[in-house]
Amino acid sequence: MRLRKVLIKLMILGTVLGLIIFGGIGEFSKSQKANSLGQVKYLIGVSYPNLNGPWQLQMNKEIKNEIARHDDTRVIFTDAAQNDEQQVQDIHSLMSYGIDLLIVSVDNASTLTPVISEVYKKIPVIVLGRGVKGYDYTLYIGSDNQLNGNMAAKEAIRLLGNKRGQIIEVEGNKESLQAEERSKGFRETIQRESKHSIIETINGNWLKDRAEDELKNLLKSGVKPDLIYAHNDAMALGAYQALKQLKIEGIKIIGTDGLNEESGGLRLVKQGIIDATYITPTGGTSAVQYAIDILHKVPGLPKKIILRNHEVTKSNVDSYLTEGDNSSIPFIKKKERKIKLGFAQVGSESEWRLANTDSIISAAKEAGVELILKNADYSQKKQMDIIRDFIKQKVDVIAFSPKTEDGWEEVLMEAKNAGIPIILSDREINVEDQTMWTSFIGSDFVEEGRRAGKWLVSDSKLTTTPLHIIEIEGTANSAPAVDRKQGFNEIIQQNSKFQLLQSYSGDFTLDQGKKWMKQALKTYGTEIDVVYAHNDDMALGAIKAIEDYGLKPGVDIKIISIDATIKAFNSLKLGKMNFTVECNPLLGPQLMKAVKDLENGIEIPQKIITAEETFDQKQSKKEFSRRAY
Ligand code: GYE
Repeated sequence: MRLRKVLIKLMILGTVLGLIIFGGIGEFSKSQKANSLGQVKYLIGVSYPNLNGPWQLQMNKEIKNEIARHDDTRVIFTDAAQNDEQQVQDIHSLMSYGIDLLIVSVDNASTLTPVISEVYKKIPVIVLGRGVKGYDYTLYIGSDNQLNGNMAAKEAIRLLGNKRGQIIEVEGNKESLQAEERSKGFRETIQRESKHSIIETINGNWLKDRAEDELKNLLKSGVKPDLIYAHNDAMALGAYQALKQLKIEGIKIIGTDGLNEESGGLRLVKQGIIDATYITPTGGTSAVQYAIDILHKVPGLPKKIILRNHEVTKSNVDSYLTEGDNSSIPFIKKKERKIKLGFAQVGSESEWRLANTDSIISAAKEAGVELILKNADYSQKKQMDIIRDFIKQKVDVIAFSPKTEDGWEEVLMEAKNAGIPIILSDREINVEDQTMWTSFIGSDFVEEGRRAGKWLVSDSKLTTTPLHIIEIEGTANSAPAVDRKQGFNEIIQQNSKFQLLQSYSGDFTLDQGKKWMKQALKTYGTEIDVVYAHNDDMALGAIKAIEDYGLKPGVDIKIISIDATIKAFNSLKLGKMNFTVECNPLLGPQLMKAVKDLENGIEIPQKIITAEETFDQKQSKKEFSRRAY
């Protein structure tokens, strides 16, 4: 059946081939002839907004090289040549060829998001490098562009020193999220951390010539910058040429992309044409690898892969230019013995945590990783002692689930000096130097909070009277507590009928949830309409307190929670809980994959974000029997 479907696809393709003049399609037909058609099982469509920039060409090269390793898979490329409407049409055309999976990179998130959402209802979609709005895709692979802008701003501040500098920002395509996010990160940091000002912003549309012309016009009108920040290296080069032609000297230039090729960012830094760039991986290779996994229905694949950007200046450019030497990427030297992973678990505070610990133990066994797992009993001090002990024992990798976001600099510096890579498991930290840790594996907590808020908005659509909310937060200053609060607030603040009566800090335990709910009922009694708890255990504690008080949880007071553990499912079934947002604790397999990659010298992503769902009472019934934790 499958073979026949593919053959039909290929025949259709052959007949319409002439209609679309995209380079890649030609290639498809060539390779199609060279290979036996019988082998072709999967057809991947790749839609680019444009293939005119070096970074996009690099992405294309990676995709082609990687796809060539899979005999049973073919790819069709389309290039919309910077025309958004054309890209919408391209995606429709790809769908009509019967592609099995779409890889798409977009310039204009607003125009492309609806069509990509439509495609996602039918086949898997990988969004690559440039984002869409919302979460209607299978997997996103790209950089943290805001962090990229933020790093560029820090470098700008270093370069400008004490004087009050004047900065010109050269933006990429106005509508692209990538440009918007880089700009946001850059601006926020400049404003927060310096006295410099961004005097002008010009739109270079990612293109060297456009940036050069626009900047020339601006400079001719008498504007005098001290530094130019361009959203990519091509535009940074355009800026350099504009300055050169007008014989203006001494202006610092920062770009982004860091390609190692003629006129690529690395060479521009080496030649002193620009002062800094950020190696921004395209993700082309990983996109194909994940596409293959998705097509083979590999379970437990992540939702988002955030690739690490590397800062390159004169002082470290040589290490990146030397082939094969990527000294900033920590990796473990291959050893004869099994690789040793030290895991400092934060505690046993919740059902989630117990499932998480089990997942790590069983995944290590399966992967053949020697695991030393120690439990910090929910004490940050103890967690640090455990990490120090791991350093002393010279383990190969350290992973831990940081109790709170702050206070980790010293101990992580010790690990860094000992050359031991750090993986953050499920909670992030707040440190200036992002190279203190290698990778984060876990959830998008802000989004979890948003989802909780969105359910409340839709559930109370018809209510016009005020809704009084009690929030029971997780551990103060822990990443899940900070972010879940932020995401939820973001949504409920949009309507004044949602009134937060009080937030309590509940440490993620059932006892604390119960204690604070008892307190809340004592203070506010029947005024309370909704409880938003940052995890299931606290929600379950709150449910007990409400019952003790003589009210019906789930009916008199709505209960919204996060984690989606089996106990929460039970509560949903009994009608005592109303909604839970999934937070996946089964991080063991992803963690072991990262450890293995480090061992093999493969750079691991900066962040691996898990895929998650949400469950109301009705949806939980369907899922109940399949629940793994
Ligand atoms: O949601 C909560 C646990 O850090 C994601 O910590 C984890 C959170 C989880 O105690 O139940």
